[in-house]
Amino acid sequence: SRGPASAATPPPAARAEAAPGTRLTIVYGSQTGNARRAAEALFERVQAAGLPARLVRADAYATRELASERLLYVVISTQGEGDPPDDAIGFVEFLAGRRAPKLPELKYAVLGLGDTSYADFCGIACRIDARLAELGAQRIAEVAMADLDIDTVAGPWRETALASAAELLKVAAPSTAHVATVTPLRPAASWSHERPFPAEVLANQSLSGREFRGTGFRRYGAIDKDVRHIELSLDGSGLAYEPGDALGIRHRNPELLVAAVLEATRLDGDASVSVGGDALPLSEWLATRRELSRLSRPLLSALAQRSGSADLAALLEPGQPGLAALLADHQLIDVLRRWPADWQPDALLAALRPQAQRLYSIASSRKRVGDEAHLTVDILGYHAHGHAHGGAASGFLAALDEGGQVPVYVEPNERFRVPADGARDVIMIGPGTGVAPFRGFVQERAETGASGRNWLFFGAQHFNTGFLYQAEWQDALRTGELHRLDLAFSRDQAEKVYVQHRLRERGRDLYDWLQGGAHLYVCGAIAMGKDVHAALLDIVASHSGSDAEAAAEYLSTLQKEGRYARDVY
Ligand code: 2AM
Repeated sequence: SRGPASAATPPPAARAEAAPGTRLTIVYGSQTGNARRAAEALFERVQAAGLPARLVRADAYATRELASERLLYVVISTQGEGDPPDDAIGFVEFLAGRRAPKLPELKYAVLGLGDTSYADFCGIACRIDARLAELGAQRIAEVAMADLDIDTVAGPWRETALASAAELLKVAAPSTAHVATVTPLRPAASWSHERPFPAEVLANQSLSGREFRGTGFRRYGAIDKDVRHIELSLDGSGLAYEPGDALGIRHRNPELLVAAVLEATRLDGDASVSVGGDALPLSEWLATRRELSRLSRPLLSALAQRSGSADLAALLEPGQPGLAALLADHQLIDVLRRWPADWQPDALLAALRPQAQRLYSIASSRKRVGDEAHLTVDILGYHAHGHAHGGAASGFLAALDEGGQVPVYVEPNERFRVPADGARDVIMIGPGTGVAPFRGFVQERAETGASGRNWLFFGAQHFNTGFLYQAEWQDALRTGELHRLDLAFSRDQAEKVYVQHRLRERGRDLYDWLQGGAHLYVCGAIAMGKDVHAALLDIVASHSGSDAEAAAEYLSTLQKEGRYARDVY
């Protein structure tokens, strides 16, 4: 029963909605959309089976309802070093905190998404799983942990979860309660990671004056900073995006990297290998279907076995501190070289992860550029362990010539959008390629005649080579599309200067803008996002005259209201 009226005659709304105890609740937390998709896939199956269920994004979940749930599935990713996705911060904090209720009547299961190239693999999912058990809930399946090849684990988990739900709800659910509260699903995207659209390259220019012309493969492994502005045509694709969305791309691993892997494993790239009914030359498998840059634990386990290295086997023992460092400092090719092993083509392909999606924040607004999407891409290159290293996807993008093609799709990011109300001010913090979405934001706000002000904080190592889109920003200041620009060039003087230093210097104004209803956005590296958050806490505390706890509450409220959004990677 819910409320006074329901005791006698339940109102129609209450009858249509299955009572909490008789339905499945699926809560998801997702940063890049993978966990959302996994949760949606389960929800669709559950609905098709006629089971009462609802699907709720973690930040929309009313945690006070937790105590009345009877069946809960949590699908959640773990970011990098063990953080929750932004939309699940509140949910995770609530569960971990003292206010979390005892849950003796709850049955639950957790699906984690993560990346075995990080030591705290699926840490958030594991901690939620352990915490729910601690609160007295009954685990109906071991926590499932999916690596980049999500479906390998998520697919079977979905079927088990569905079967358990059918079993449990069949008993609990009265037959009249089969109408669920439904979160509308987004229409299936036409182009996807599995079926990308071949976008034509319209331009590929260096923003840093360090271009290695048209030589992506030779470029691979070079160590100078090179940032590219890439314009792609979406003409004929029907692909739509909003500023804040990302473009997913499917890359080919650079030839030099494929060759290096073949050399280190002493395998023949021309040998035809058949996996799951597909027969391709080994070099082609490596170029298009497997992760060749980032290292993973399963690969290390296979390598330990095949190389017979006791050192490596010891590193993989649970609780070994050396593993995190190995994962952080080495790429696949480094360990293949360091521990020569007896590889067979199919064993190598089985040990490598399927090629994962690469997402780049879109740097344009369709209202200005029409059927195009612009990207701002850092071309990775560095020297380590006696060899040159480069980015797999960024190396591929660097090598694209005008007229060439890139397989793409759109990955929406609904949490990162210009304010619906154009009169709101926006504060954008985006050092390095983190500036990309803000180029789109400023274009969008100009094209829609938004009357609010735009304030950009940008940072780079050097003014000379790092001031991305310098001429455009200066034009925008002149034409009134941009109202304030604060810059932090970290290496142009003896002391490091970062965007958070500029934020602190401008703390008073920044706080006033926020008090006036401004929206705040942060895009760029995870470490920068954390340091900026710390600076914001100090700014809010000192300019509002409150303590640290109140400042945290202030920012957390902004986050919940969608006025403080982060896109960090
Ligand atoms: P650095 O490389 O000199 O340390 C874009 O990459 C800019 O972000 C660079 O100037 C870089 O400085 C800077 N940066 C690196 N770490 C940062 C952090 N934790 N917070 C803010 N900026 C950072």
